[in-house]
Amino acid sequence: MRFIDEARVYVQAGKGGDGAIAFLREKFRPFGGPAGGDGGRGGDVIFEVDEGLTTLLDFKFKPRLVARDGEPGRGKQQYGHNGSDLIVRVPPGTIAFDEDSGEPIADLVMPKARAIVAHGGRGGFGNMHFVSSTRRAPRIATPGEKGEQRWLRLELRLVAEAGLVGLPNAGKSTLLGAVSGARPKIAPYPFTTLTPNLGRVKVSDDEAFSIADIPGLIEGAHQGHGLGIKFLRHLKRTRLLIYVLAVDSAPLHDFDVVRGEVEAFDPELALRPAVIALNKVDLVSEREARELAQKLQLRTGLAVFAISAQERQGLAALVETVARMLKSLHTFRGDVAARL
Ligand SMILES: Nc1nc2c(ncn2[C@@H]2O[C@H](COP(=O)(O)OP(=O)(O)OP(=O)(O)O)[C@@H](O)[C@H]2O)c(=O)[nH]1
Ligand SMILES: [Mg+2]
Repeated sequence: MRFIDEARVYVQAGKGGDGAIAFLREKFRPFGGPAGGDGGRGGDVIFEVDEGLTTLLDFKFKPRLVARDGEPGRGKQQYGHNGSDLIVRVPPGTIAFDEDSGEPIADLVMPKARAIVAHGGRGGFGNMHFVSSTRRAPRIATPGEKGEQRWLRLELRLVAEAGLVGLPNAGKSTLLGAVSGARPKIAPYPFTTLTPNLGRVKVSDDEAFSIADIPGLIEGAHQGHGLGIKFLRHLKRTRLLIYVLAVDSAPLHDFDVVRGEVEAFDPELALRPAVIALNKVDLVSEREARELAQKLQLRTGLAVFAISAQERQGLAALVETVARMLKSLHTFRGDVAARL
């Protein structure tokens, strides 16, 4: 399925039903009182998280979302029925912004979370509400309110606990594939990954964490070079970053470039807990790998794991440490979500 992480939609809630003007006309009470009922409420447009969804693609085909109007009030003091709400399923990590004001109006992370993105109009009052001592047969009722309507800009930010960052070709997708059930595309050239991949890493029978692989970053990514910037926002909800560096590149320099790009995109993101996966150590001697790992550790202060994603070496230690760090970060997913 095509990965779409931005969309525009028009949402229109239902209009409230009009209040009714009616009088009781019964056999033995020819001049009965006013009996026009109230109109029903217009339906809301409601977004609801569906864990099975991973893209905003549906909105490209259906950019107008309209809820039902309330029914008008009726005689004999009967209320009109409320218009039914329109429930729209969205992937976890969907944020809705009001297009005019730019304000976020809904941030949907947790399974089944709901938010009303357009409120239905209230129903009008029927004439039964307008009786007074001087006005016994009012011919007044109020119309239903219009439903809220607006354009929304939707943005999807993947919900993953750990995020892989690195230059193109560093082996991020290979690592994702080696530690999770995901089967991303892997190839010996840069920019193989064009859209983010998600995987679930099993640590033990009852423990797992989610991990996101995004396209590689290059120098100047925050100014729009390469593909990187557009996808960095998918890391905003992660609690931990894994910097993936290739041993046959210039890992110390590469780290500075990648971290610099992350920081330029969002300084707060650069402060998240992180570890380094020094990848492709099968290409160098053990001694060389150890020395490089030490240098990186001294320079960055981060835990460094010498791994070969391709040969599946050193992965257990990396996965265990990441799992332990995630556990000790007593941040609820909701907290992370709050940092827009
Ligand atoms: N020798 C060796 N090669 C590796 C290792 N991990 C990945 N590679 C190779 O490096 C190349 C790039 O791997 P990818 O996983 O596609 O790299 P990526 O970081 O996802 O690249 P982009 O998606 O372009 O950002 C592929 O040819 C992989 O087979 C490793 O541990 N050792
Ligand atoms: Mg890749």
